[in-house]
Amino acid sequence: MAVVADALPFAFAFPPAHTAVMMIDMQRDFLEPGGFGETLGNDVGLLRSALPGARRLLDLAHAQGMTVIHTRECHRPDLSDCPPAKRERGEPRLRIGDAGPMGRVLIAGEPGVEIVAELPILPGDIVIDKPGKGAFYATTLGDILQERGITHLLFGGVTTEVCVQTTMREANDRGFQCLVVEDATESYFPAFKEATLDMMRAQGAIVGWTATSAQIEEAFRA
Ligand code: C5J
Repeated sequence: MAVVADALPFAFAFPPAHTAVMMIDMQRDFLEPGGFGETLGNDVGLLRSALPGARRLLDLAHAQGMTVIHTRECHRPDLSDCPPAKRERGEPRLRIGDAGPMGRVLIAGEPGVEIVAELPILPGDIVIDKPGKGAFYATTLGDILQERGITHLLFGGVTTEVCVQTTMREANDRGFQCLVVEDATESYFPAFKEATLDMMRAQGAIVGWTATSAQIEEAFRA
């Protein structure tokens, strides 16, 4: 067992062989100009501060031989898995499926859907394309975790209060012990990130724990 002694709200113990890193939606469409995040009016540069922590978390997981799962929010080219309510909401400059500088926005196979170059996908990593905010909805994630005997999840990715939080809540309801790595996740809204971390660990870790990537590293060293 590895133990993150200083995790909040109290120590988090996890068995590395039964723990997966869930790196949520670190894709160009959210982190780079011209993608989905920017079309919604966000300053996408804000998300880049999560890259060093996310890389550290992935490097630790790879060094330990842990299961690593990258997710990508995207839709089929014919948009058959994109509810009109999602596509038509708001006044974005480009809607899901429209042609943009990184290809069609949030469409599987387009350049914008790729994971950013700073977080290379290694052989053996699993990549899950998901049409929803939560990674369990309409994917095989649950089956994959069960087949691998995964009981604990370490989360990074973007954005903290949307796809990371939704997936962590889905996982918590399915009985997984979840921790979100504070410096491996980011939001376009700094206050939303802090509020999300607070609400996850409140009430005795009602959704799960939080810790830094340095604290995870320390747990492996100890
Ligand atoms: C959003 C996500 N924010 N990956 N998606 O729409 O958090």
